Amino acid sequence: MEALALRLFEIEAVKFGSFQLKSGLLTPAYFDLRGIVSHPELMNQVAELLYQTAKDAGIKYNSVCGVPYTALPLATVICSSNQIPMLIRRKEAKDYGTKRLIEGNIKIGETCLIIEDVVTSGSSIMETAAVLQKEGLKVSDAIVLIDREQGGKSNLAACGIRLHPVCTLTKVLEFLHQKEKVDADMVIKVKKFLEDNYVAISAETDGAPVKICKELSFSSRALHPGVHPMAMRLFKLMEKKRSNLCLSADVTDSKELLHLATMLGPTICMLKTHVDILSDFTEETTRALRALADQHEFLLFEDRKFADIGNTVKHQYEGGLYKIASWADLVNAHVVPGPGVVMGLKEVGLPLERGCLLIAEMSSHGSLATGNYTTTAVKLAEEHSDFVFGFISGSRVSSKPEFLHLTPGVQIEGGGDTLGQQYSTPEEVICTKGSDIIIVGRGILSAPNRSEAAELYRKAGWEAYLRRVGP
Ligand code: 5BU
Repeated sequence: MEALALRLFEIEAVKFGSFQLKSGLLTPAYFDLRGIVSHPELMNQVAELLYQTAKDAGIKYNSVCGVPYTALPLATVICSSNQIPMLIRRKEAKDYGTKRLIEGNIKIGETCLIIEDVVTSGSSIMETAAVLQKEGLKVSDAIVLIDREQGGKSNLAACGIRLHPVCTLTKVLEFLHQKEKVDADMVIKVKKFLEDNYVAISAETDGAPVKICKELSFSSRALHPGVHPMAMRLFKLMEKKRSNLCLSADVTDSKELLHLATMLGPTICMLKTHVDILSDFTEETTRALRALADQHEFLLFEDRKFADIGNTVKHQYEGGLYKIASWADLVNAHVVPGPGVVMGLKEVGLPLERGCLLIAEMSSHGSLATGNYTTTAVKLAEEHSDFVFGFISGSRVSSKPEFLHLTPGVQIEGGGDTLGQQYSTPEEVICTKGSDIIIVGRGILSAPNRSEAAELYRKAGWEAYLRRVGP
């Protein structure tokens, strides 16, 4: 197995660093075994290890099925070399209902062994098992090359499937560390990631194991240890108002701003301002806005994007024309100046019990806030979690449940504007990318009926959240 770990590392089927998963989550360890089809000697080696693991465990089975797609060729090699009948699971959603879901000879009551390359939560194996079981086959065991140790084994056990890993992520990591391919910092980082990302799934009714809940609700995140008081308030008011909609009130007239706050206050969890675009700003505007926020229970977010040295942002936050700290519950900051910007803002905001979001990603085309920049923003947030309680980002950049993710660049139709803005739909933002709050400006402001549009976005955002957390 050790030689195999080295070989997988060489062909970059195993990588350590910072990688974004489909869900938007950043992971320090990444496995992609799709490419092993280009290395026949490796295919044979992996297939032999999988077969041997099943033999050593004394499993009795009549056929083998690989979880599509990476494990399909592996199952083929196992079956061909050992004269075992194979079953193929079709994955194409369009074929459901019209075509067979399983190709091959199905004999009801026989046992099928599942083969997989990498297991995280176990959900892919569960899906394949459910399809096989529906066809009348028994599934009691699954063999996997690498178990990422994120809950897959116990989740599958809860569905009556024993998981037999050839190797674990920790073993691969430790071995590559011994061989000086991975440094000590990375070992700590990966272990921490595994601790923080244990995915809980449970078995369901009517025979088919399905995913129930791998997401914490806003109410449970409100109670999470270490949650910032502002985040706690926001989690609670979102549940109470059934809204994860932040209105980006980008208007230039104070009267219009206050009218929006009055009319849409009950629908939103937060109102975002650019106070410096008001052509008629007076302190009366922010005083009235504060009163409306308290009355309708939404938070006020000044999208000031501070980006200077600590001493300067302190003055910009506290003083000047706008006295932002005196009325805005939260502000945001770029991390380009380094920790000083947060330290400066914190000196003003902390005594006033305010909060801050860090800009980890931007919605605009060609944004430089990616990769290491994003990772550094997350680290900075963790170091200043007494003041910073979340991120502006397009996806979930931190797996810590106490942090909130807010995403701008949202419209139901998707698309973009002529100046580089890129839009995602509420469903993409909340369900696929794992963010928490949609920030909507022109999607509401340019609509013929702003109240109706706001309600449409509230519903879209909230229903996407409900789908994400499950029943
Ligand atoms: P829109 O009308 O929904 O495109 O407005 C988006 C708002 O969010 C607008 O006020 C921007 O300044 C703000 N924004 C953004 O669009 N993208 C970002 O990455 C950040 C803020 Br940070």
